[in-house]
Amino acid sequence: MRSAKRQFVRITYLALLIRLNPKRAADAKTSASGTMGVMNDFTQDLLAQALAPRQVRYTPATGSTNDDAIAWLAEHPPQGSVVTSDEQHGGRGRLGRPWYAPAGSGLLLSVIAYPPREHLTRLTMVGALAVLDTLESYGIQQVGIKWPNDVRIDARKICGVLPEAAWDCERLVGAVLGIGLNVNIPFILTQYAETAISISDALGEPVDRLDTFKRLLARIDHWLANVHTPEIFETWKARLVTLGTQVTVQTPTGVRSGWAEDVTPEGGLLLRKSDGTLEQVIAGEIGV
Ligand code: BT5
Repeated sequence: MRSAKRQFVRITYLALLIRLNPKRAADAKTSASGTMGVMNDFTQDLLAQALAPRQVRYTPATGSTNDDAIAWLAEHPPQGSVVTSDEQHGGRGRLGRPWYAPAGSGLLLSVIAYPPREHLTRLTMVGALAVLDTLESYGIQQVGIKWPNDVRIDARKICGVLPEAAWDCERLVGAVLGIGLNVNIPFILTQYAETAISISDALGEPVDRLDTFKRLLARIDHWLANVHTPEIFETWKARLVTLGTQVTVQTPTGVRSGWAEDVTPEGGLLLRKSDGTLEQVIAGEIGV
């Protein structure tokens, strides 16, 4: 969770670091909008109508929907309002890592949320569980959550969740729940061919993006309404594939290794180290 004081969060982020060569990038784009089919050409009017009464802001391309949503927080839009775009030039993951999504082939969204301050970190759970529910509504199986924020089918990542908060001094202005969901992305020619998956891969056919969008937003609404309950934590914990395994975690303060023994109600990972002590890791990346 990022924060900034006195001003809304704005993260400077340089070019996408996707190691595709230009020809492959062009091929992938053609494939995304051609063979696989852009199942819905989104427009502001289409989305406003389809998602009413929810407030929605759509642009064909943007830097990052999270940046746009954070800027929108200044106007205090209702919880559940959503920013979406077909393409991001600066779509990012945690620690400034890139998020790959050829135009019109995935869902890129940032939902406005006002969770209680003490449950801010549970936005990760909201995002992961909403995606998991959405996938299971299509009958997809073998869906699990790799701590803290990856939803996976088998060992392949299908979405990324990036919650960010905006602060005015000590006051929490609001938060945005950024989600990138692979709907119809052909990964075959990309560096993610072995590690990523789309809903269309899991189902064997292209998927209607608007339908996926509606299902996902409904589940986000549900979990946001339940963010204060024990249920969200218990459900998230039950779906973690990380617990009960030996892990190495890259944290902002160094590498930690241990047995992933438990998680805390606010999402921290409890590692049993070789000396028998228990250590809590709040943020980090588990190596494969
Ligand atoms: C995440 O970060 O997984 C959070 C990604 C959030 C993206 C959404 S899109 C809408 C909103 N606006 C934004 O600007 N961001 C949010 P992280 O755990 O750091 O994972 C990033 C890593 O996932 C990258 O370094 C790649 O290795 C991998 N990756 C990138 N694109 C991928 C994709 N489409 N599918 C699977 N893996 C991907």
